[in-house]
Amino acid sequence: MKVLVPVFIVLAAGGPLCGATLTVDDDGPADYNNIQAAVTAAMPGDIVSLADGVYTGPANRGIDFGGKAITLKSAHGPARCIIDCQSRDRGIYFRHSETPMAIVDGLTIMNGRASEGGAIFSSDMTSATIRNCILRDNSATYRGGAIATGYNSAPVIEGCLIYANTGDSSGGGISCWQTTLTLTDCTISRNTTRGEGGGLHFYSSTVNVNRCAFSGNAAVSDGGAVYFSQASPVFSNCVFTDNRADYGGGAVSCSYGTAGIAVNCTFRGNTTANRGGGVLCSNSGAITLTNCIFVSHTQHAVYREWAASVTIANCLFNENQPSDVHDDETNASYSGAQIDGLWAGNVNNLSGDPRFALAGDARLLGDSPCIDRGTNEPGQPLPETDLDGNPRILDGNGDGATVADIGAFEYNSAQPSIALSAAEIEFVREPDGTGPEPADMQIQNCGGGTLSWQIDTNCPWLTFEPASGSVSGPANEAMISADVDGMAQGESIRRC
Ligand SMILES: [Ca+2]
Ligand SMILES: [Ca+2]
Repeated sequence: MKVLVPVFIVLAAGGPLCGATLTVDDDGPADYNNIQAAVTAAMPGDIVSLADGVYTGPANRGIDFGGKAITLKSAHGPARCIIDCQSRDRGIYFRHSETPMAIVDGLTIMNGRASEGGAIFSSDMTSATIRNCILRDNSATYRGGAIATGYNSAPVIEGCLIYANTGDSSGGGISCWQTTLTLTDCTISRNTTRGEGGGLHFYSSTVNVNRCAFSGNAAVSDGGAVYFSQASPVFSNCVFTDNRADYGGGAVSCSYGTAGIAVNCTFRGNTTANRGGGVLCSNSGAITLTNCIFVSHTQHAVYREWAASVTIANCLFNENQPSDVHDDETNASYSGAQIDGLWAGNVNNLSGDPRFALAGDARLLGDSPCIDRGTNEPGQPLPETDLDGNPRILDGNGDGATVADIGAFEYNSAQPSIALSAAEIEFVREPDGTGPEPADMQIQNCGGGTLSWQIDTNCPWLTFEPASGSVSGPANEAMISADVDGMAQGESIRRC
């Protein structure tokens, strides 16, 4: 028995839409008792609003918008509105030239199964908007465990949790072919593939990924978090933690004439058994890494091979094994400032402890060497906010010069900021009935002044001790206990 408690923030987003609201409830009074009937009846501009519940059965999966600009949303958020596909189909199929005004908002889609896109398939020429959703435990026998996109599609995905999905051949979380993808404020966690791209797989696509966290994704082949080929993704304000690829590129693998960019990203603890725990660039691929942190990688943080082009500027490296950067062309390894001048554009790189706020958090403490050590001109527009959505650029060291920090977070000396030791806590009850043991959470202030905090939860089965506090020096600690006695028989996982 497992109880998973992810701590993540879903940003609310709204869009002006005029039209009727059609209500759906599977077991209570409403306009319709299944989702497809309401979607079929809806007119452009309408909202289909789903009451709390777990929606199952053929009329509640494989949902087809029919090309209409309608919004399918939950009444009270994804934790309380679940489409359970029962491994018999995907959740939603966009295949009639839907535009960005075809919106899915605030649903959980789970146990979907299809060849492409276990939860959602945005097929050729479609451009749906998917936001505030939880897509988990879906699988694709081919590609895109949660989401697959087809040729000339342009979906917008924002504020979603993409969790524990599987794509057999590629893209455990998301797979894109000839797509223009915008991915913002998403958490991509524990997705897997037997092929390439445990989290994301991009082929011949233009991709903008901003403020996303990648953790615990795995690929048997290349790219534990991300694999891209003939694509030009831009990653900004992203954190890559504990991703793994058996073959190469524990976090990111780029290949075949690509032009990837990572600006203000933090790479930590990604692993591979072969080449490049952080980033592998091969087969004439190209990647530019600016204002990035690389900490605690195996098989070098960055690995260049087979006529690839790698540019590294204003990056900080620490505790990468056996070195920070390896050049397979010359079979030579380099660390810290040795990287400068190695290839064209390599400047201002350094070594040192980045001084993260906590072991499980990549925000910076006030004495971090990353503060005001980035470049304000990374070769493309600097992201205007950091991963928290706080302003970038700030003068973090008080010398009057406003300079970007290195990494995904910009230190703000003028106000407190919260850091947590874990983004997700797992409670396990053993088969013999013992457990779950309480978990310890550390809370740290990673800004100026004093941080006052309190825990606000809608989980009656969790207790916190203490539930509030203030911190200006050493981190606070809170014990979290889970009461799983009330779990239904056969219920094996509960999320909050
Ligand atoms: Ca700064
Ligand atoms: Ca400064």
